[in-house]
Amino acid sequence: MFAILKIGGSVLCNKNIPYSIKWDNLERMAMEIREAMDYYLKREEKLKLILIHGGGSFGHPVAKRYIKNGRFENMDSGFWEIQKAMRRFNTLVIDTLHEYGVPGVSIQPSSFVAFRGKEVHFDTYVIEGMVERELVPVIHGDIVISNKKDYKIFSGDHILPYLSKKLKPDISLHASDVDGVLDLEGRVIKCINSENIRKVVKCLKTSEKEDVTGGMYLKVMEAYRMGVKVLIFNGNKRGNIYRGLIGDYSIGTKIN
Ligand code: IP8
Repeated sequence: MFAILKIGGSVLCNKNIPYSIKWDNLERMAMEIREAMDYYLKREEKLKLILIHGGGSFGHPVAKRYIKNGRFENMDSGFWEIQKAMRRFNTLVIDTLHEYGVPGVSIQPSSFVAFRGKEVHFDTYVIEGMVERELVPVIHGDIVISNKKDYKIFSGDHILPYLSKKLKPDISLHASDVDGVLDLEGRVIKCINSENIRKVVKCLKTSEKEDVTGGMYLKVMEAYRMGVKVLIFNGNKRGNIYRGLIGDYSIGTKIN
């Protein structure tokens, strides 16, 4: 089984308090990944996994300080400040994975990813090699350079569809802080496809919280436009990460 799992920053952090970790959720995530690996081992199979995490209360508050009227400024310090905040978060995630015997290894996009116009330059050779060696690359949303000496936030919500399209996992999982994509009555939409996408778009709003990236709208549209199969579910609920990793698609919204 080859899975790509994105854990939203709001599952792992308290977004109202800079640099705060929800330790119970982080530990539970690591434990459920371990349990899913053991589930496959018992069946003489392997779980190959790439983990992606968002900016949470690390990247977002720092990035916000450097964005004025939609543009980055003072990036001589902003670039490394955002990179440093994300490195701190990534280290805490990876250290916790190691405590549960999950072989996480750090991948920091700001060091090698760039936008050339709308195209993203993102070489995945090393990531693929790590997965083949049964390591778990842990990639995070980050600041990256873009053309005309500018910068962009490279969100976990961009990374998930990009890697899914390129590496073709069996499942792409999006552990967010809601039960899935909700309709206007607050019910979970079980499946999004070409037949209902127009209706669904009306239910989607961009994030109103502290994020500098686009909330549920970005999650759904990026996945849909790239033709990637994604399951969006609530990562705060005990057992969901495990269930998603062992292929239980009943826990949220599936985008086809
Ligand atoms: O939370 C944003 O990643 P996201 C990363 O996945 C930064 O959108 C640096 C704010």
